[in-house]
Amino acid sequence: MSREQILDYLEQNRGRHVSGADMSRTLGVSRSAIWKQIETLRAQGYGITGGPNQGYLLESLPDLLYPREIQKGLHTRCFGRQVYHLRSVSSTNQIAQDLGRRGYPEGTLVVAEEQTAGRGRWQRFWWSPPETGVWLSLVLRPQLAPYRVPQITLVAGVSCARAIEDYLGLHPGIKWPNDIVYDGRKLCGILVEMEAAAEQVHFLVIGIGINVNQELADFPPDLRDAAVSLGMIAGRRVERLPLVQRFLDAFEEDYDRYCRDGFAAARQAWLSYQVTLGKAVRVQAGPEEFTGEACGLDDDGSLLVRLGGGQVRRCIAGEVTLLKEDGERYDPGL
Ligand code: BT5
Repeated sequence: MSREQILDYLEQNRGRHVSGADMSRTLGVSRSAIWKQIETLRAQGYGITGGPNQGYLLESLPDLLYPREIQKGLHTRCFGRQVYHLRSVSSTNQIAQDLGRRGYPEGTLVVAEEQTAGRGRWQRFWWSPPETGVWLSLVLRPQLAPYRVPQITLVAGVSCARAIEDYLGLHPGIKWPNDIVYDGRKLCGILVEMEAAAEQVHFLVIGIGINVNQELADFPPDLRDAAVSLGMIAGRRVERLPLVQRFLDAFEEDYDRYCRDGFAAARQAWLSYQVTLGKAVRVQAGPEEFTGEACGLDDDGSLLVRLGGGQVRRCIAGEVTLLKEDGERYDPGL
């Protein structure tokens, strides 16, 4: 008998007390064994009232991203079919990279309640406090040449924006390449890391961080002007589980389409969320820096920037700062 079976049993009988004796008969174990497992479930955050003599009642599920709870509402073929859940971890991307190297299959998911060394691009830090955000990473194994990998960032951004929109009815923006924003504040960041040989990607790790239930005062002072959470926008507490499920459903669908048909559909969807085009931008691409007007998204996902002299530059990767007309920063910290 597993804890899982007890939970299933309680769940099938949601809303009424089930007697320890009935459970013991149905599951073929002693009442004291059941009681022990119930204690463990309580320690995991399941709200179960009652005892061996009164019967048990499942009143609430934990507000934690347990694999079982994630998987119950998933419609995916392979994303999230193997889930590693951690209370606290340095970085889910780091764990997923380990799993990728050890041959774990496409769709393997690592999700944490807290990251102590969450990472952004170029060794930057990603603030990931306990139980208030979605911090997850997926292992992917696309048949892809490395030069196309930046497109996956855009695909994941679209899926994330779509999941947020479907779930909460908000229309977030995407700032090229990888930030999901709302009113100029960063809601979500995406970090794609790869292991590849010259011609072929071995595997990718896609890391997504979404701020969900932090309050403004919770944010470190240097992020307060530049960041926001879904709870702050919605004006209420937002459940994380459905968001994770919707993201995984949406991303698998978008990723499958991308692998099958190429980038065109994702590009079209990206354009419906983007907040970069038509704006004055400063671009940092490696050691180079230039300013201009973001004037288009190329067919391959590169940002097109028209420089002062009219010449158009393509950027495959880089950091974009949106500028006001007068050249001041438009979105501080982003
Ligand atoms: C990103 O980098 O936006 C990618 C963030 C990816 C985070 C996920 S969480 C799960 C997975 N595991 C990881 O270790 N990482 C991934 P970048 O564009 O470089 O932005 C980083 C910058 O965003 C920082 O320098 C801060 O200014 C800002 N920042 C940090 N934490 C933030 C937060 N929680 N909300 C909004 N902005 C934040």
